[in-house]
Amino acid sequence: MEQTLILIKPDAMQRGLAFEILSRLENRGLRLAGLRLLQVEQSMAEKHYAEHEGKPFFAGLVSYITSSPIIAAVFEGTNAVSAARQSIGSTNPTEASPGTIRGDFGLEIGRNLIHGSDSVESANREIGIFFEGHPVIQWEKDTEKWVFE
Ligand code: D4T
Repeated sequence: MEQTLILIKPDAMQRGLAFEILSRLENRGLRLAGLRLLQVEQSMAEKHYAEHEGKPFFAGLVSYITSSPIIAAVFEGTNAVSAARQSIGSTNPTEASPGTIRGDFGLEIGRNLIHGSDSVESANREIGIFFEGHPVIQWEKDTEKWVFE
């Protein structure tokens, strides 16, 4: 099964939206395979956002993701990466469709509530960053025959 890495960012944590957002992904049918509450350190943030180093918003991105504890989660399922990105909506919340997480809860790109991996390769890399030394559980739910063909 494909895996994706989800981060519930500090604004969602501060606003008490963490489990509302996780529920949306769980309700979609994705299977929770890993879950951590953690404080992101500077070095971890820089590693995660390495592709954006040198861009004008990089410093703000790092200070935002390190500003409060976050939740890191691994979700699995058919096309988990694209399914999660679809439920999350466009990077800029005012361009995200209503019904998506960012479209329903966000207004600004620097407070966009949630991260979802953009490819299977990114998911593997990011799971390695956020779940190093922590288990990702292999399991199946009895109801999954009603979600996965
Ligand atoms: P993340 O990585 O947070 O899920 O966002 P996306 O995958 O949807 O978008 P991204 O990698 O292009 O951007 C990462 C992160 O940077 C912030 N950002 C981005 C910003 O503050 N200003 C900008 O101009 C851009 C392009 C928002 C998300």
